[in-house]
Amino acid sequence: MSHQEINIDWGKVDEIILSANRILLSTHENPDGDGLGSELAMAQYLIDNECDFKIINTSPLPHEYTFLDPDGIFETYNAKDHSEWIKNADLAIIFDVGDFVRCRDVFNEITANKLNTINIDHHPHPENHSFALSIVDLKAAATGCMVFDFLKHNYNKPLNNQMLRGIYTAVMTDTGCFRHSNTDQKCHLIAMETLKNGVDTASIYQRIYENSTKTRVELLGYVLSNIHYELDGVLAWFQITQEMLNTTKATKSDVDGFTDFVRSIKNVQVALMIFDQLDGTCRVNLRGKGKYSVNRIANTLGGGGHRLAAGAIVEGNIENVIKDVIKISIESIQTESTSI
Ligand SMILES: [Mn+2]
Repeated sequence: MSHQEINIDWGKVDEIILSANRILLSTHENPDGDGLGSELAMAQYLIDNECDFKIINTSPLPHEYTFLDPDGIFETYNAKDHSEWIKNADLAIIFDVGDFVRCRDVFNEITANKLNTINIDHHPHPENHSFALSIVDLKAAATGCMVFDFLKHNYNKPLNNQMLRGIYTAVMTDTGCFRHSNTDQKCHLIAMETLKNGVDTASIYQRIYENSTKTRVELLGYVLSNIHYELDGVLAWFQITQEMLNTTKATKSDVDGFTDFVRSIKNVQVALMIFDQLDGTCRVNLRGKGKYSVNRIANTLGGGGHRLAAGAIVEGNIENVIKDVIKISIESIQTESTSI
């Protein structure tokens, strides 16, 4: 499946980048392979053009992505090391963010210092936090596909290994390893170019997906033996309590991918995780198989996302959040089934 290319002026983006004196690259909190891979690929372009830049993220690099950083260029924000540097920057390029506030501390620094901003993303954006230049392609399988286009347009050399490792990681992770319905011809074209350049794609897969800690697998065991079903198994949901985390000594990033796993159950159309963050809020993570739009549910909860992958942060203790979220999800699925 291919999609109509939207008209993006990548030449104009390049002009803004090359005329900046100091550039900050960032992505959303709890970053994923798409945001991080996009940053790496763009960083390589900036290195090649001798730009003064830094990658500063609000969250640390997750352990399964440390292979993206052999040169130690990914930094985690702290005011002491970065405030002064950001003050003297004049451009921020933000990848894959969905909502600008998800850059948290980095968002605050960028807005306080009134940096010029470029947004490169494939999520729908709320209107409230605007960028100076927003480039959004809702049909792009990954933000990494857009960075690939940027490089194809502006980098007049073959893409180097680090660029391709970054972009391949972005595409592989955002398409569920080339399985989800967003996988298009461009994703495979990127895979071809990556393989042609001798990048070890199998090791990228292993570093990300076959690198589970024992504590993560133990936590998954709890989850799998405590799945709840609603609507005759169309909706499957599970909770992550702090007690489960304490018992297994798992961390919050260990839950990544759990909701996808629960979606893989036969007849399940919507999978849902409710994660007690112990700060008076719960993180809700939603995955759909195709029949229902899970971002409808996420939007009702004050979050957002794609049709088949979405999320929200909901205030309240976990018992109340579960009641509300399950009720809203059931209503949304029922409303959508009567309209299709
Ligand atoms: Mn993405």
